[in-house]
Amino acid sequence: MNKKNQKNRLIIVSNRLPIVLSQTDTGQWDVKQGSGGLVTALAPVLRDRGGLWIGWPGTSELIEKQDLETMFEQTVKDFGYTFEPVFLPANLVNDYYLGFSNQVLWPLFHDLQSRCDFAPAYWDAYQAVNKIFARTIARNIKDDDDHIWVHDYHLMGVGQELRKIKTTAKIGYFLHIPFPSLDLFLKLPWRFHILESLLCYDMIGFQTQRDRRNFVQCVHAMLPDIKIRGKGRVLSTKVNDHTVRMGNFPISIDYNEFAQKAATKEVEKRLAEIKEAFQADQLILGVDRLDYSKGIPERLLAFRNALERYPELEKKITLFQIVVPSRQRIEQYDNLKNEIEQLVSEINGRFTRPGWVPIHYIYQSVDRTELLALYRAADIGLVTPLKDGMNLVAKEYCASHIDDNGVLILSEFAGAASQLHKHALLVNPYDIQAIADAIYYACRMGTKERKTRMKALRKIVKKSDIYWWVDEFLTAVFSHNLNTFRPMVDYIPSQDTVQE
Ligand code: GDG
Repeated sequence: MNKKNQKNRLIIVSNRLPIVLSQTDTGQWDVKQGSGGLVTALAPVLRDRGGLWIGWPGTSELIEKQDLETMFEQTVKDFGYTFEPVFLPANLVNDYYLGFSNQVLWPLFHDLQSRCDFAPAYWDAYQAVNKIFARTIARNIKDDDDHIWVHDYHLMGVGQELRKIKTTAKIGYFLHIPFPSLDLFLKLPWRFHILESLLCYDMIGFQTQRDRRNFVQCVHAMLPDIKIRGKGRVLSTKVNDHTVRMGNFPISIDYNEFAQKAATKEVEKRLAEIKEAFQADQLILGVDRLDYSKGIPERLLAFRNALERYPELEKKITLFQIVVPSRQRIEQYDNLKNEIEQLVSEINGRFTRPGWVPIHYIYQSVDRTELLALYRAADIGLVTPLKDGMNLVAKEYCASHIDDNGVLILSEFAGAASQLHKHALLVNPYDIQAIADAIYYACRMGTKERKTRMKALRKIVKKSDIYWWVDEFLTAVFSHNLNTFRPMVDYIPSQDTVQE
């Protein structure tokens, strides 16, 4: 019997398809699989089980719908699994994506309620798009044995829409961003709809115990008839005779790939060039998408504070800050870019000395070789989001530090702190002086302590890599074999006594 027939087919659903479209010299369109950690980890599972990835192809107005469909049919032969594009009407995309997803859910779930725009039209578009996704999934389900895995905040309502059209297949859901506390969640005008939609999934996966606890508290407060029970990683409840489970599964990276690529000749060469170019004792690295949740202005203020309070750092430290353009059509992101650039210019204007510029700032993405060389060159990784679901940069920095000689300064509000808190220097990202002190401490840290900390961090990231994450989630949702869970550390800063 064919191996693919023995297992349940897996259907992955995400807002965007993980593909790169490019045009050949002859004008033909070519489709390539994207290179992110999630797709790298899921591709073998999809190939093995026979699978399908459903999502919006993005801005592909230039390509005819028919051509795109033909191209995706070809992918089965090339990749061993295929893609199903979800075509969204142009009039809905803005309100669904830039509107509800990124001006309601994103800021609220990152504790930044003042940045929300609760426009009712956004909600209408969000519901309409979730319905379109559900119909596309339903059209592609072969039978109840198919397993569906829906990703992220753009698609919280897909499960409910599928249940409305009587889909009985198992559906797992994973939220990549944090889940907010009850007080914040209550601000959402559509709070009951969202909570009830989530409860239509068979499993709701969160990054950390803190997120899961926030969700459980919202259910207990808002829907008191629903009793959630259980201990450990996965809790469960019954909603209208349907069992819903919820657990925490911290996402990770392909550790071996980062560690191996960081050791290649290409990276070594760039590393030597970077070290030559930066003569400062300590190179500090920040890598972020342009987003107000990443705490970039606060980080720059902390760097300035360190230069003010510790004058001996003059000419000794350099901050290399990469900001990757993102969500460019939202005004708040433009304002943030201006704020960052003003701060960089003010700090450089004030502290630059002959032969030393304190901040090197680039507003563009760099290629993988450059990123790995920078991770390796950085004596200090400065990861200080105001709030973050996980933050993969923190894990990539550790995996790439193959000489073990680096210090991770990490926000206590990044999901990654739940696993890395013991060996990173943990900071409150709003506390500028505390970050400045951590920078000073890191600069003076002896090699022995640096290596001990980094070795321990790398061990944790290696043990719970992206393959582990995919495996844990799929096992929990689709095979019920909870005994296979490996124990793991989860830390909630100063709140571990709060009851769920
Ligand atoms: C969401 C959640 C959660 C960045 N700059 C460059 C570059 N990158 C890559 C990094 C990393 C990725 O982008 C960023 O991942 P993060 O996790 O830090 O952040 P989000 O994009 O906000 O992701 C987050 C994640 O989902 C997964 O669940 O951790 O909390 O917000 O992989 O390497 N890559 C290259 N050049 C760059 O300049 N090549």
